[in-house]
Amino acid sequence: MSAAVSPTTVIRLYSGPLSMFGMKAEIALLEKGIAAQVQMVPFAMKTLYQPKHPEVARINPKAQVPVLLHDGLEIFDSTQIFEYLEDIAPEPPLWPREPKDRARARLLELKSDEVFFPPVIRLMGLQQTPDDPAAVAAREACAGYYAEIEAALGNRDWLAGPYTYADIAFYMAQIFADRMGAPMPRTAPRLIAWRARMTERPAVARVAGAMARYLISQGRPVPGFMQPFA
Ligand SMILES: N[C@@H](CCC(=O)N[C@@H](CS)C(=O)NCC(=O)O)C(=O)O
Repeated sequence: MSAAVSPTTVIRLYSGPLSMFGMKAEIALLEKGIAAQVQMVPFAMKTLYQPKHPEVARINPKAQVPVLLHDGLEIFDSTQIFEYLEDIAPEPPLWPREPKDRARARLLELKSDEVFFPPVIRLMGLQQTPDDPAAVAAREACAGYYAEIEAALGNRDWLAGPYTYADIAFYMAQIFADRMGAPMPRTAPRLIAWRARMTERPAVARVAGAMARYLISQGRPVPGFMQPFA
């Protein structure tokens, strides 16, 4: 548990019912055993995040979730939130201890958000035109990344050695890739087994389960591996 977090100072996290980045932070809080008030900002499939939640707009110049408030501190960005949680609640560690392993894990977490996910964002705008060369290229980029991570995973259970924030980030990103037509291929059996291990973690199941139920409430399809939550 998180002995470093005073029980008198409650953490508030602003997230969204379909926010990949917000859910990264939600999973991390649960993995750390940190009690927090998680508040969902207004979100709808048609209007997305408009109107912006006033606290999110005030704190984050990009007006994006997640935003975290704790005892006078106001921060945003899922990776910044990971770093803060690690500082206030070092146990259980979610970064490796050894510096080079830690650096590799941080790089993997960054690559998940900034290398793997941008083609997924492009696919979001190309759902009606899946044969568009830009959509084909985006799916190819995802496939290339899956192949790279499959090869790097080897016989390890987790992406960076121990279970880390890198696993949380890639799990969330691949949910959206699956939803946008770039699922993990059968040619990546180690990754598929990794995803099953992730899905079994109570913290992951709780957050991904809420997302699955939200998708169903909106009449949207749920990825096959999330069906047990539905
Ligand atoms: N790099 C940021 C990305 C945050 C982000 O893109 N948040 C999305 C929701 S998943 C958002 O609030 N989008 C609303 C907008 O951009 O207007 C992070 O890691 O937190």
